[in-house]
Amino acid sequence: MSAPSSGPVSDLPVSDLIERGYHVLPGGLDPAAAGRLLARIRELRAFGSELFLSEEEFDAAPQYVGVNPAPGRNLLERFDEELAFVERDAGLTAAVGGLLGDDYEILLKKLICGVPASAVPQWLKTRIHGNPVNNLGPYVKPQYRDVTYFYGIDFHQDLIDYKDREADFITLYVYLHDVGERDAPLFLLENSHKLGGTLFPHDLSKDETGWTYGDRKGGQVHCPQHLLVGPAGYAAMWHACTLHGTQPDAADHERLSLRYLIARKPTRKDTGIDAVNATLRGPLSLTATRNDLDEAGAAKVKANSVNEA
Ligand SMILES: O=C(O)CCC(=O)C(=O)O
Repeated sequence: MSAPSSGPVSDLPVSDLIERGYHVLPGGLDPAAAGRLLARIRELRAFGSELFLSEEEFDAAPQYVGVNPAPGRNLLERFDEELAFVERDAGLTAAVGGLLGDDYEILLKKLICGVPASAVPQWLKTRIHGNPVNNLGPYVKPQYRDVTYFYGIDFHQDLIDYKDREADFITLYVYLHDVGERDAPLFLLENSHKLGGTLFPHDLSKDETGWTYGDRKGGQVHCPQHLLVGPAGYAAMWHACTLHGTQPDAADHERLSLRYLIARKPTRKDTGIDAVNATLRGPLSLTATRNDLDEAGAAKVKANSVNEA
């Protein structure tokens, strides 16, 4: 993926990331191409209760790490051609190039499924109730771990997975079908990137106008809540310190999205993201990003802000 030199150039992604922490691609991506990819995915996978291990199977050998897509185990690896509607879209590549430089690199791309309540077994719902991060990978049969499955995740920064790494990357999310309020849309907290990296779970309290977010060092920012809802091909990108999350999928069908992490080259320090980072009032990297897990990787904290949103 590299930016075609003919793409439209715009400063809007950079100013949006500075001001709000996210940018929605005007006009989105080709909805028909999103639909074609979705149809191919549905030929390969059903997203019902057959995804899951039984409680006995899970308890026989609980595994909390290595349960997400990885090279060689990633459903999207077979769809290079179908992903051209994202990776070669002139508007998108210009926006990403404006933020990260034309020689940006894709760190990761994967399919995310927001699993509908109807597909999650009752034993599992009971176990994970109130957990901040309900990535269902540990409970999914090994052959299906080429997709990431969520049943909601509390407000977090994507820096959470990158201890000691500078916030030199963005997340790009693409909806493969229409996503409304009941389809587990992403909730984004505007301005939250301004405090830089902070430890998960985050210090958040809700009022009528949004959220008050603190860095536990005296810094505070007010964050209006923005829901990412839109048609097939809807595409949004955000800073690695922008808080976002999802509630459990209340619809009776899954939500399927593409998630890309895209970085600037380590040798470059002159890109849009560097201009954004220069405006932040907190650290650009963290030596510890979360304290909600025990040593095996299981949840040891029961707390969830996004479910109050
Ligand atoms: O798609 C979801 O439900 C949540 C995904 C998310 O927040 C993430 O991957 O960082």
